[in-house]
Amino acid sequence: MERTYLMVKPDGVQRNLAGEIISRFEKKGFKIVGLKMLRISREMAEKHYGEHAGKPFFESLVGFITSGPVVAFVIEGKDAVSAARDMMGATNPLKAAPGTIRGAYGIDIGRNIIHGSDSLESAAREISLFFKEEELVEYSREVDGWIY
Ligand code: RTP
Ligand code: MG
Repeated sequence: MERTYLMVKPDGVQRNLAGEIISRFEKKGFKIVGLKMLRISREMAEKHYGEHAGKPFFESLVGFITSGPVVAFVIEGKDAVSAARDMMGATNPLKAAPGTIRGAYGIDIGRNIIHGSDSLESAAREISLFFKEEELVEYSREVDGWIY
């Protein structure tokens, strides 16, 4: 089973979309194994988005992600990394398919509501950046046996 790191960005929190977004992953069948609200520091933001350092949008990206609280969560399940990216939709919400989270709720590429790890390696790195080991919970659900 894979785990991936997801985060309702400050625009999603401000627009009261956190519950709706978490709910989509619950309804899909993924197991939430970590969940918290936090305000990201500049240092954490620069680490998290380190791959984009030096790009023209980097400063506004860091400014935006530190502008207000985010809701960080970790889901677990089959193909969680790529399935979550599919559920999020394309980076530019205007290009994202209508049924996806970004396609349903966004217009602006700089305010695209949700972050999701783009690979297994990114997921491992981002989960450990935002969650301590003891903040991740292992448990079984009734449905675990037949959901797959
Ligand atoms: P994220 O990391 O936030 O989940 O988004 P992503 O993988 O879909 O896109 P990525 O390429 O990692 O870019 C990170 C965030 O930077 C902003 N961005 N702006 N051309 C632009 O103006 C531009 N390109 C990227 C987006 O907000 C994107 O989510
Ligand atoms: Mg990315």
